[in-house]
Amino acid sequence: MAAAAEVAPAGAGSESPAPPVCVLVLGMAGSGKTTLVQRLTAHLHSQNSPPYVINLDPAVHELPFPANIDIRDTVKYKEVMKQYGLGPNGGIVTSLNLFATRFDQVMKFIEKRQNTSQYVLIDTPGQIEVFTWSASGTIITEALASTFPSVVVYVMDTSRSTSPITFMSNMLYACSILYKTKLPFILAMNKTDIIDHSFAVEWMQDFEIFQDALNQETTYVSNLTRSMSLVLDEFYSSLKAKAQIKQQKEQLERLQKDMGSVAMESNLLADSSDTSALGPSDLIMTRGTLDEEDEERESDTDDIDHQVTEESHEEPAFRNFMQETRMKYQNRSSH
Ligand SMILES: Nc1nc2c(ncn2[C@@H]2O[C@H](COP(=O)(O)OP(=O)(O)OP(=O)(O)O)[C@@H](O)[C@H]2O)c(=O)[nH]1
Ligand SMILES: [Mg+2]
Repeated sequence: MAAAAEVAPAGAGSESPAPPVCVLVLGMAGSGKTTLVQRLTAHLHSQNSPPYVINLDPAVHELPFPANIDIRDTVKYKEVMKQYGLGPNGGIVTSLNLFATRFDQVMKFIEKRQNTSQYVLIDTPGQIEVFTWSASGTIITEALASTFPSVVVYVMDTSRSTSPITFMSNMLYACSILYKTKLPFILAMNKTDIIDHSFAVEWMQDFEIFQDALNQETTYVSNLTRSMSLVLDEFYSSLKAKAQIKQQKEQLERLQKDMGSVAMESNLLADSSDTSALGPSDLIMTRGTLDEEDEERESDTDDIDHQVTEESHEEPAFRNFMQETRMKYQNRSSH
């Protein structure tokens, strides 16, 4: 399992709750996005900070977590394929496009829940390109990022990235998503129970070590990869620079105390009249009423909660990153 979060209970230590952080989970097919969302959900429940969970994968068979909003309730992916005469990828793109046309309703549901959920977790389709390169992916990402502090968690299947060339293509994808979304970016090295991720960290930190690994490759692609690795060096250093921001945490926290409570007020008020006027949607369905939902969530996550307790020693890096994102967002919106 990759990095996991440690969070404070919702609204702890603050009178006016901070806006929820939207965590957009992206990654190659089978990299472990859904499993990570499940574990984060379970962990947050165990911390008494239930997240708001959104599934944007219309083709998933079974979700291992209770989603508050599920694209499958709105768009029937197989029907879309039949009706438009599309294959699986075209079906996913069109389903997402149909869903994106009404994403304003999803935003209203998130806004309604912003006092109770510290995090909004968003699982995305396995065919990553249909989300990252389609209009709907952009609409959804921009809608979220313009209203809430948002981060991308890029899940990398470490066990499938042991070849320098595969690792490189995965990183190129990550890099292009960072440049496209321009959002704070976490690279989650997943499946570290299968293989230790230190080789990948070394490759990112030391150009020479990566070159040595590449020298073992004799394919013609290794020349291209060598050139590309120069480009990616800059991407890695920008990720490292983000890690260094942690050192400014104390100063930022002081700043948050001064400005944090004021920052979101305008945002919270902006649509409050809209939200209260919102009737039941015939398009976007949440699962049950809020009360039912809370009960359901508790029982649904009973099993997975047990798995998380063994990880209670996890380092708080993820939490710090989220706090920084929220603070930067608050500072930005207060100007
Ligand atoms: N060993 C190991 N297996 C994992 C881990 N995370 C996920 N898996 C397995 O990897 C497979 C794919 O996991 P998913 O969570 O469905 O991956 P995904 O990225 O959501 O897949 P798509 O939505 O199809 O792209 C499943 O068999 C999981 O059990 C992990 O941390 N360790
Ligand atoms: Mg999935």
